[in-house]
Amino acid sequence: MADIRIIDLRSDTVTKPSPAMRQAMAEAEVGDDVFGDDPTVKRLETMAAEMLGKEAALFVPSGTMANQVSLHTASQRGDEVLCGADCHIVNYEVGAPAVLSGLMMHPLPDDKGILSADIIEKNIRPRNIHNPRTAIVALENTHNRAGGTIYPLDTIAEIEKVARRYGLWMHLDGARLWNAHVATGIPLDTYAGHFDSVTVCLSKGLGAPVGSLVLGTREFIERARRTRKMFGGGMRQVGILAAAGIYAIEHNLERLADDHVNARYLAEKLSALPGLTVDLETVQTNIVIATVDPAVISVDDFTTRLAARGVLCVPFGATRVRFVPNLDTGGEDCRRAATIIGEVMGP
Ligand code: TLP
Repeated sequence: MADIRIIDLRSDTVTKPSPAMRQAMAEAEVGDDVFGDDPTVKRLETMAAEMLGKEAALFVPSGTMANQVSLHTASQRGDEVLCGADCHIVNYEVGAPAVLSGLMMHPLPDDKGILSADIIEKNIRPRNIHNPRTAIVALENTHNRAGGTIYPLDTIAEIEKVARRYGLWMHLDGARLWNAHVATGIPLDTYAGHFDSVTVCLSKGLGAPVGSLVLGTREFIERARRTRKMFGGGMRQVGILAAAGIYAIEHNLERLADDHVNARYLAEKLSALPGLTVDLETVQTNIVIATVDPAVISVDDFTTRLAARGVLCVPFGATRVRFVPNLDTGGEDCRRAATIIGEVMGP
């Protein structure tokens, strides 16, 4: 069989480091980061802290560790975290808040990934001897399972107002905050200013092979550094990875707009096909979630037949699939993917 080009739309995490990024990694100055000796890690942390308007940042291996280090550092065992029912922390982090930090996640119904100040306030428990301490509000921007939706800034501000009134900690899972920033033009530090802890990922749309950051006050980040060590995330000559992160921020941030254009294109094409529906309102950044009509084709058949033609996507629930245009799938790839999907769905 002739080689087919694989168009990998499973996630924006699948991108491979470019030759120029690899060059930057090869040339990075390094040192033992647990001793605080790695100049490239320090440069990345300073750069990210400046961009997000926070005092300090901490480089960690993954978005999951970034969230878990943040939650652990901001809480006591038995605390309660208010969050959206579809958030990544609840659905895809293997129960870590319970296992690592003794936290009770309280998932609330959201509207396309977005919570309101009202629902947060209604679920804050009075402080008394019986109740768990409602301690943290965790938001996700952009929202993965809702299809890359962007939190409206005024909603964040209203939620923050409630949180401050009750003395709650504001945490942002900003794995794809970069996408929200590029799509809206709202500065990163404007978003981050509403939160006590913020996480961002370098290994999603920005295209680095590894790495995330936790951001907050200097005091919080010093404590988070101890938590990272306890969770096994203390790394040594890791400047070679931080260099990839710096390269990703410097070269791949603005181009996220291309992924957004490609996602919109794909979403519109898919929504016109019989057997597939896409809520176009949710396609605000780089994620496309399509619902597959089981009377026409099962999700399993759909993904298998696409994979046989070189188009990769992931099942996202019993009747949903997710496509994420990324750095390694340009406009031509997305046009080709749309054609192949049309052929699989048949006339
Ligand atoms: N998301 C992955 C999968 O885990 C679903 C993906 O392919 O989208 N926060 C958000 C909002 C995320 O989408 C992810 C990764 C993470 C945190 C965790 O990042 P990693 O995978 O680096 O631990």
